[in-house]
Amino acid sequence: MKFFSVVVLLMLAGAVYCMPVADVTVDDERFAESYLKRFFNLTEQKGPSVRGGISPVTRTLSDMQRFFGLKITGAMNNETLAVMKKPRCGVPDVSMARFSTFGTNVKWQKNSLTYRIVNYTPDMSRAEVDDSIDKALQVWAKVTPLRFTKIYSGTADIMISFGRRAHGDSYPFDGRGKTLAHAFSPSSGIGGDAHFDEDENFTYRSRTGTNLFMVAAHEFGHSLGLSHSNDRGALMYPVYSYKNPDTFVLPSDDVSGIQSLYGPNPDKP
Ligand SMILES: [Ca+2]
Ligand SMILES: [Ca+2]
Ligand SMILES: [Zn+2]
Ligand SMILES: [Zn+2]
Repeated sequence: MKFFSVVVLLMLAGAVYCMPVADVTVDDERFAESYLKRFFNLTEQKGPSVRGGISPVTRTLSDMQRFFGLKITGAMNNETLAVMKKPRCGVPDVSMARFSTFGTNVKWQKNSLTYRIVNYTPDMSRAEVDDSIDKALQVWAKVTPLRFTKIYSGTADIMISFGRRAHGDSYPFDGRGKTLAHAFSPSSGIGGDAHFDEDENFTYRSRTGTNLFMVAAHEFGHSLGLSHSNDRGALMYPVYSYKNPDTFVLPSDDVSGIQSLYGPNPDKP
């Protein structure tokens, strides 16, 4: 059995990278491959798939390095691996058919949207969750004609919930760290909904743990139709970073993104 698993690992390593870099482990390579499948549309390799001498993994890894502004080598290295291991949003960075409900350029055909907080995280008080969610929606309302109304029963456009691991859709969460949340682009049903990984430690007015306001503001960008930005300073950058919720101002990249869908706030020209 031991022999068998060694053979399998060697085959995997050979199929994936053939890398001479000693400090990237086989586990890291496997993790990297699943990351590329998940976020950059790396498809399963069946049979000889090398086209023009460039393998799908090399090509997809180059896409990933380009997106994150890393040195484009098409090969795994520690700098690339470190970015892959950062806590981030679960929505893919390139659009792909199998994620048709995630991050396309669709928009709501109305400016009045409802939202409902279906359940609460035990990490924070209910009032803190309510305030974080409300502030996160207002980030987008401030610069658009969009208005959000909270409802307490029935189906809202934006259903907000906390769940761990498999939580009722096809995109299970992954325990503490890595994926923090995901949200679906505008449509009926699951469209617009935002899910938060309960295995994170969500916090309020704090840079420790995972700040719920920051994650929610990002996810609601997806709920409204935005996909990821490769602008490091943008709220829609896929990797989590903390900014003080009380002084947060929506970066210009996100303002132009959302206004290209809905136009500016008519009350604040
Ligand atoms: Ca919905
Ligand atoms: Ca997680
Ligand atoms: Zn995202
Ligand atoms: Zn989900």
